[in-house]
Amino acid sequence: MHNDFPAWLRIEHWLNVLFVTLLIRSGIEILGTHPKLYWRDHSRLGTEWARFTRKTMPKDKLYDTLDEEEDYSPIVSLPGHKKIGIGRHWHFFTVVGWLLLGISYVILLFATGQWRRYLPTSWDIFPAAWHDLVTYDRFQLPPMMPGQPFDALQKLTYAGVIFVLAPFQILTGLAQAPALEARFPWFVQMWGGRQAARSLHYLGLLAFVVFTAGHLMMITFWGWPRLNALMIFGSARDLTLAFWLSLAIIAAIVAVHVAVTVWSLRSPRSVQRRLGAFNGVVKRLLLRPCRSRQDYPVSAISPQHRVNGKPPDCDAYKIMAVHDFANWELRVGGLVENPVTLTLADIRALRGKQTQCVLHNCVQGWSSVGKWGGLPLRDLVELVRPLPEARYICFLTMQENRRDEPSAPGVGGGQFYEVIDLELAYYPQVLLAYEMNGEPLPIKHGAPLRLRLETQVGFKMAKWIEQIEFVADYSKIGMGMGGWREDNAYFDKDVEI
Ligand SMILES: Nc1nc2c(c(=O)[nH]1)N[C@H]1C(S)=C(S)[C@@H](COP(=O)(O)O)O[C@H]1N2
Ligand SMILES: [Mo]
Repeated sequence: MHNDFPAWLRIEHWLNVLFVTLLIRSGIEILGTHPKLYWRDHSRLGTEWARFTRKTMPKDKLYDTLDEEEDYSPIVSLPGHKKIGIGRHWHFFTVVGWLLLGISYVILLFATGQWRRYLPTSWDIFPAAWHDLVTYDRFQLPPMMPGQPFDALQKLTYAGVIFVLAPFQILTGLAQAPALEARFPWFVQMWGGRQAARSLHYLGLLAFVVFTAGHLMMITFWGWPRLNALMIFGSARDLTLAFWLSLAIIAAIVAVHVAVTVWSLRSPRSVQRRLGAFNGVVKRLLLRPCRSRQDYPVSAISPQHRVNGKPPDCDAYKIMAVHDFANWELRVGGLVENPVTLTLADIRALRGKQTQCVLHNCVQGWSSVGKWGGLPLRDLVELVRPLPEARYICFLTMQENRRDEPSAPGVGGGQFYEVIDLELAYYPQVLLAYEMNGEPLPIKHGAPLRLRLETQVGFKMAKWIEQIEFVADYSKIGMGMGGWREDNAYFDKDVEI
């Protein structure tokens, strides 16, 4: 009985299958929103080392990164059909479960001595594994390791997946969280940059897929009923029952996938609300404390900062632009003691300009480095003095989505807006930017004024701002989810990752 697989290990094995497959499918959804991989943080078009799309971008007209998005089938991605918001909810929700499972698994491995099964204790395993490989190559079965249920190659592979691949996926995933990148820029550099981390995370996904395929092949090769009996009953008994039970377990896992996919496609709003509430708590707890400390060298600035969102396409805006926004005004009001209306000159004169050279993270996965100059949001907050009941700041823009970006996801709500928690205004490197790379802010990047919020994902950083409102509640604004992207693309409101 000593060689039996304990019940906790068998249960965690099957849960792991469920979690990893959910992570793979939701990961593919996230990949599909910007189906290109780069090594350098500029994410420059044409420099991708891998692409998963046939689209080519027009050279003669303004396009943005949303135009590059791909529509994948729900068979490979969760939930499929350009629902990155929902894909993100599933990815983060599942990853919390997977992490807890992984932590308990490793603790139990060491507490029960089961680690000896998986962790090699001698270098001899490498030549032995090589011999096994050669043996498999001749379609023969290699010997088991003395006194152990695995051959050397198998043991080495399991050790690699548990102790190398899984932590590698966790770390390269975390290296893509804007809050962590902002707080610990060295952690991103350690992987060779933000895009290298994303590329490596993808290669890790590939490794999981290859492992899963190899694992299934080997189980079939060695004897499906017997090996499934080990993972179901703990030892090789009741083989016929084990065979049928293994199929039942796999069917149950597939059923969960089908159910969450159908739920996601039919009622994305309820997925957004439920998973978003849970993920939001985790993010606020673990990532909200991060404060941006970025200071990229000027040499790191991207030659062509990527663009998301189409500029306001109306005469009023174009005329303002012709006059360098001299008659543009920013209204700041709501729950404040001192509502103000400011011109661009007022904003420039208000306090000293602050600049920051930072990494921009789009929710889609691309990044660019830029140097932004403007008024710290904290200074504006101190000028208008929010009332005690103010809890959020709402940024309203001159962009009318139905007019300016008819191809964007969603149908309702024209005006682009975003809501942030008031507390974020006091964070370092939160800026109302009117300059980019030492020049007045270009139209495509949000002229005359845009938000920079360096611990969050890009879509929070409203461009073409015309109004700022301090509010106690955002459920009556738009569709009530905390921003245009939240309303229309089911994004999460707090996006430290
Ligand atoms: N008004 C408005 N602001 C917006 C957007 C938009 O579509 N409309 N896109 C957001 C997204 S998703 C990103 S990634 C950043 C992109 O900023 P950039 O174009 O300056 O790189 O702007 C954000 N601000
Ligand atoms: Mo974005």
